[in-house]
Amino acid sequence: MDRALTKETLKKDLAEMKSALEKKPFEAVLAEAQQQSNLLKNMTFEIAITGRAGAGKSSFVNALRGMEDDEKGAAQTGVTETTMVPQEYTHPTFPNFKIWDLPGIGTTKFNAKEYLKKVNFSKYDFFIIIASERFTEDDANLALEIRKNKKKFYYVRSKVDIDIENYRRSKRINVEDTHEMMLCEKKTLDIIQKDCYDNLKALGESSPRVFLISRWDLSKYDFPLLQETIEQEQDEIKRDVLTMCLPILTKDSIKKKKAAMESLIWKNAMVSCSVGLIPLPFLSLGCDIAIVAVTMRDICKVFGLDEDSLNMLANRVGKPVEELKSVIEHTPSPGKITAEFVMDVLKRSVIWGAITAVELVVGFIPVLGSIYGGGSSFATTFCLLKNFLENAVKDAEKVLAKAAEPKRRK
Ligand SMILES: Nc1nc2c(ncn2[C@@H]2O[C@H](COP(=O)(O)OP(=O)(O)O)[C@@H](O)[C@H]2O)c(=O)[nH]1
Ligand SMILES: [Mg+2]
Repeated sequence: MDRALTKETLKKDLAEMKSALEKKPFEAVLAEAQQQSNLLKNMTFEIAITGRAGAGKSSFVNALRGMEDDEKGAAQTGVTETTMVPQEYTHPTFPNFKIWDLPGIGTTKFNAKEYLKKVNFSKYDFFIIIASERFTEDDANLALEIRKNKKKFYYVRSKVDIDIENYRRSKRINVEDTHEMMLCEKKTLDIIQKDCYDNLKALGESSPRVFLISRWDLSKYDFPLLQETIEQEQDEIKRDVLTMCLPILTKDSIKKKKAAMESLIWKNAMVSCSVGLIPLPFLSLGCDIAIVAVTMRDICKVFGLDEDSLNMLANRVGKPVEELKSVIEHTPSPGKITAEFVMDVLKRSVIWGAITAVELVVGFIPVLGSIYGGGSSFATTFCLLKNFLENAVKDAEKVLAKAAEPKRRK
């Protein structure tokens, strides 16, 4: 195990588990862990995107899926939807994560109540109402109706890059002048924010909250805040799913994904060591290899280290995928994570550090000692997954840095 196992790091890693076990009996924690294990397969997430034709709905759908508009399977942009039914788009790597491109309410003959019924509103986790200029009465009525139905919605004002550019031109600001450009950007955003606020107030919203975004640069403007706000307003489990599925835009998204995966790891390690134990020949150690493999594959996908995600990122930044792959040091592609692979890593980790790990883990959470063959199964599995995660995080950071190196297409 190439990660230094110290009492301090393990204590930190297992704090959430320890606290869960202090609050509830072991069986209850295990039952919850079982329920949440394989989260990405068992949990669904459905987001509805609505707004007038041309507002930027389909572009936003693609952005959330980490896709370019011209990619195979991307939502078509720049075309007016003629169909009146919601279009379903699944996340390229997480099929249970769905984004629905809804017909704009203004383009239907329905009022807000009828519209919500037509689009089958109860299945969505939340709504995003997009406008590229001002919000309309239809938008505000829709929001009111969504609120009445106890669902959440977020107003998003798209295309702020165009506004900034227009303002810059009108003031004849030189793009090279970074200070002036910064002021120009801030001024434009303030104007839009105020305009949206007044606009929605006039339509009856008491304290409107609007997020300003550009599809062309999601790491800028209010997109990170939008993501943060949406996550905060989900229950804990859904929040983790959202964090796992959304694209990596900044180092901060990697950090958040890491925290979500840490929470999943102890649960999966617990489940893996408690069901249908198959003793492994090389130690009195048992764990469910399949669960361990699934968790590892999920880690790869969550950090965008699988083939599909890397190809999409390469396309997005206009670089050969090989260039991005060249910085990945530790993480194998999910296809390579077989039972044999897991067994092999397990064997190696047993030699390297399991004994220390068992002592540390059991010392910290004594109840584990009495349950899993003296804690060895849990300790080994947990440390193995945690080590895999740490490495995936390092690789993801390197890929992000590589992708951000100059030679951007846009
Ligand atoms: N500059 C800029 N253009 C955008 C943005 N979002 C969408 N667009 C463009 O606006 C047009 C309409 O977008 P689309 O997503 O098809 O809108 P929809 O009709 O609401 O689905 C397309 O040409 C997009 O490329 C944005 O944030 N900035
Ligand atoms: Mg569209």
